[in-house]
Amino acid sequence: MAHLLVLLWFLVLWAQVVAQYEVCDSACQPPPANMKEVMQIRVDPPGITCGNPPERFCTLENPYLCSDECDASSPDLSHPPQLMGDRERGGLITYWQTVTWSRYPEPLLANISLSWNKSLELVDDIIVTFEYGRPTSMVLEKSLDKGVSWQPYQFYADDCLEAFGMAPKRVTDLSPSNVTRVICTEQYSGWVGAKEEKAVVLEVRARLAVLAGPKLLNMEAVYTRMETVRGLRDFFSFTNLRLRLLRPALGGTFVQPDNLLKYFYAISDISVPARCVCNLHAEQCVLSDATLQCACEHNTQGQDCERCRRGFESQPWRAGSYLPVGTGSANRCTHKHTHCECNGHSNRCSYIDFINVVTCVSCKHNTRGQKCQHCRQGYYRNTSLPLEDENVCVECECDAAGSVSPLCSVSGLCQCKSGATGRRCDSCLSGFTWRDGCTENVCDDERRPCQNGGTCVDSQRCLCAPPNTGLYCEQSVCGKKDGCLGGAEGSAYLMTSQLHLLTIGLIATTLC
Ligand SMILES: [Ca+2]
Repeated sequence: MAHLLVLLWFLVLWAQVVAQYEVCDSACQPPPANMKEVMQIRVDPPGITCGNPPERFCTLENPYLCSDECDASSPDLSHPPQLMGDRERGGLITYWQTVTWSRYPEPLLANISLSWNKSLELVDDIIVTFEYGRPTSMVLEKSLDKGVSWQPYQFYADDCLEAFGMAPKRVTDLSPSNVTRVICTEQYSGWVGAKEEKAVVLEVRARLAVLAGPKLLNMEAVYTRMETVRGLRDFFSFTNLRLRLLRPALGGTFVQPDNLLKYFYAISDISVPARCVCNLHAEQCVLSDATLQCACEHNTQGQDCERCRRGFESQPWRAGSYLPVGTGSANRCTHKHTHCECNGHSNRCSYIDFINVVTCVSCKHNTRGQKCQHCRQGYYRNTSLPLEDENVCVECECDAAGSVSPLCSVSGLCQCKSGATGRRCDSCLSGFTWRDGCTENVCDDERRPCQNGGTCVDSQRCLCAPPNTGLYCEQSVCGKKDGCLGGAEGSAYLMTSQLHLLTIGLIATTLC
């Protein structure tokens, strides 16, 4: 029951922690699992497993009742290695067991190699459960490179100084600055009775608690340090594990050579709570051809999502980040932009993470837009040229005097002021004359001719032949000596000034 409660507590705790990074919109990672379900077990040296030939053994607590038997040919009496990783049902404990120490004083050595051949990251304590007593000394080792090289993870002995020349330590002695130190602990090796204490532990939670506090409330501190302290992630990572059993349980006394049938190793369970390392680029890890494989997202690939997919190498690959705490950063791989994708006007692009868009930057040749597919303001598209042509964007060149604005329409038409015309607004409509822009004509030959033989000068004024005067030479300045009719002058001036051309013919005939 206590075990179940502890397990539940783990699950709740880790559900809370994991929930922050469970979907791949940003940084994400697969849920933890008990990796014993998928580990490959190998034991060395050959013949170390008991039962071939059949062998009798006794226990440290019943040393003179040597009636138990190990027989590899009998399903009920055999103890093969896979019983360290099986699921036990109905309270029946199953375990791997070695031969007894009949070759004493030669040491009784056994190696157990656990292979996943996939980068994993511990999320909780490794617990190795020994039946019939825990070893007097052993080493837990790990490999980060699928078994090519090995390094110690933790030393275990009832006397660390004697067994390994190391001063004994506990994880609680560590501080944030040396939390990844490899220690020798005497906590799991002393004789307390085979049934009292069965577990040998690699303490992961206690190490995290050094950083995050005893209840792991400050996971922010852990994630921040995971990002900044390179060795911290590595410490909890491995591809393979190895147990080197160096000296069996002795029952709290010296080896008794007269009864060697009570010395052996027996392991019923190896619990490895871990998750696949996917560099924060996957939320699932799947078994494919008996090998664990991250289901990579963020345009990554590889067993650990450790590189960019082909065609998505516009920037170097990066692992996702736990920061900012809560969502993390995806650091996804982005499209490798060829010339064509910026239409030949840029060879640089950038990825805007929060809207998931790749955009060309520094578009040349007067282009702009996500793919340099538009013309800059003040330029228009020459539709007779392909989009990739360097001269595809033509300057509007709107005439400053004839145009409202220096910008033109997509087809290149400038917006003209009154009287101006042409694509660039650099010529004038009929009835207008260019004078730093188009000004309306006062007189011209077609619509506003000068009257009475007057000539139009620069479309601006009529040069009248005497005695005519007025804007269009429509009036006559009459004196008595000229013989014009008197008395009508005033009204004639008045009329012409008000009625203009419509009345010019009438005036001319009546007055002169
Ligand atoms: Ca078992």
